[in-house]
Amino acid sequence: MAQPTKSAAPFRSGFAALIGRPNSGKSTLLNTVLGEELSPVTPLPQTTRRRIRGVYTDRAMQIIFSDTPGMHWGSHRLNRMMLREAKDAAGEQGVDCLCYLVDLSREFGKEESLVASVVQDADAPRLIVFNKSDLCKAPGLQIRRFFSLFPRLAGTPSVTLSAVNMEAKKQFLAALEPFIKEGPRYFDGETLTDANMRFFAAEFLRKHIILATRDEVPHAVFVEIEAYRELPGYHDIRTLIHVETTGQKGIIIGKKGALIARIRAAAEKELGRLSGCPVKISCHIKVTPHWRDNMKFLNSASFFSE
Ligand SMILES: Nc1nc2c(ncn2[C@@H]2O[C@H](COP(=O)(O)OP(=O)(O)OP(=O)(O)O)[C@@H](O)[C@H]2O)c(=O)[nH]1
Ligand SMILES: [Mg+2]
Repeated sequence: MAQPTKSAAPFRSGFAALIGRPNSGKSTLLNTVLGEELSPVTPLPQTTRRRIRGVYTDRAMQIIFSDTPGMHWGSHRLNRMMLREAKDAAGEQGVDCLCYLVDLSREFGKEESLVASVVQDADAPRLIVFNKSDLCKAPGLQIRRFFSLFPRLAGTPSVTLSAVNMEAKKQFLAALEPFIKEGPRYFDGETLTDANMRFFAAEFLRKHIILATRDEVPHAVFVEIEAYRELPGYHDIRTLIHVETTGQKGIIIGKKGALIARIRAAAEKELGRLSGCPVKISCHIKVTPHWRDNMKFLNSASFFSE
């Protein structure tokens, strides 16, 4: 229900979807706006695999953000599902602002053309967010290059920022303001997300696996939550970590179990902060060959919402 504010101006609300190439800074920007690491961030592309909603509320407005997987082509069914997830978010009815994050620090290649074409064809109002300006020597030049490559996007409103900088919150919200019209308060002011702790447990444990390993290992990991129990004094989480080969299993376990112990401790700390309660995680690692191409596995793991 819409709550009238004390000032004469009516409350405003809206939905914004964040899309872009992998690693363009979508999750970082969402976290900066919310002041909380809600969506896991790592230096590795393809960190976000599932859509996550983050809710920003102040006295005058509420914006419900959807952070999406980075758009890319990949050889696995998983990659195609991730691409579809991001395209669905871009084409969803009711999006008040489609925020297209462009990484100014990298060359615009084929991947950028893929995202640009989705944005060009989208019905929703659009905002281009030129990100990582701190890593770009000549942002103005790079932006001109972007518009010369994608002339159909010329004239689209844009903002240039650096998502790792706190100033980005003010800049981004100011750029979003014209898109957010009078509307209800969909969530109370305390709500940051509609995702549950099972989701966070899986995503943050995977984040710490990504940070602790490299090469193909992070992409081959799927974290399944077998049980999440809220016990007196602590949360007990039983997880099954799927990998594709015995080699990957050995890497994650590490010498005498040292690496998995470190991963578990880091995830417990982070989930404790998010849940406001101590967390204990147990991990079992299972080799599930080719899970990224196994539709039965992907569907049974309720990977995506549909
Ligand atoms: N220097 C700098 N680094 C940034 C900026 N924005 C994001 N990063 C870094 O870029 C990397 C990727 O950021 P993410 O937020 O995970 O990117 P993403 O678009 O969500 O990536 P996917 O989930 O893989 O699609 C991380 O190491 C961030 O710290 C920025 O403005 N400046
Ligand atoms: Mg992300």
